[in-house]
Amino acid sequence: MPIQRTFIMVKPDGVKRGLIGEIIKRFEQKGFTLLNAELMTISREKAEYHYMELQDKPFFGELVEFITSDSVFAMVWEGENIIEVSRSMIGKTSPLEALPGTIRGDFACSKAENVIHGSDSLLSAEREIANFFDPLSIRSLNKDFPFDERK
Ligand code: DAT
Ligand code: MG
Repeated sequence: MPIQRTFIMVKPDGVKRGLIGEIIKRFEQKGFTLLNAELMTISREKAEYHYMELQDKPFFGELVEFITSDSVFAMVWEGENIIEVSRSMIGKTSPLEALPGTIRGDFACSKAENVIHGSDSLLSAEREIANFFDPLSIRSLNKDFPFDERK
C-alpha cells in the first residue's frame, strides 16, 4: 500500500463557516498524518497556477476570484493511498453526485463553493504542495519520501 502526500485546502466558504476543525477531525480519525497547515490568503498568481488545468473553462475567472476572496486553510497530509482515499472522503464536485457521508455531501450544495480541495493525482499533489509550502517547512516523518512507487 503506497504512502502518499496530498494537498488539502479548506476553501474560503469552509473557513467562513467554521469547518476547519470538522475537516481536520475527519482526516485525523481516518488515520492520516498532518505534515503542515497554514491559514493564508493566496495571490492571484498562485491561484491561477493551482487551477492551471482549468484555465480554458468558462468558470475559471470566477473560480480564481472565489479562491482569492478570503482566507483558505492549506494543509499537507500523508497516508496510505491518501490521494484516492481523500478524494472519496471529499466527495464529487457536483452537489447532485456528492454522497451523504462525504465532506461535500454533508456540507456543500454549490458546485462552485464546495468547501474543500484535494489533489487528484501524485503529479498534481507535488505541484500543489510546492505552490503553497516551502519544502523545508513540511514535517518529515519518513526520510525516504518519496516512496517506492516512484522509483
Ligand atoms: P474538484 O474540486 O472536485 O477536483 P475540478 O478540479 O473539476 O473539481 O474543479 C475545480 C473547482 O472548480 C471545483 O472544486 C469547483 C469549480 N468548478 C468545477 N466545475 C465547475 C462548474 N461547472 N461551475 C462552476 N465551478 C466549477
Ligand atoms: Mg480538481
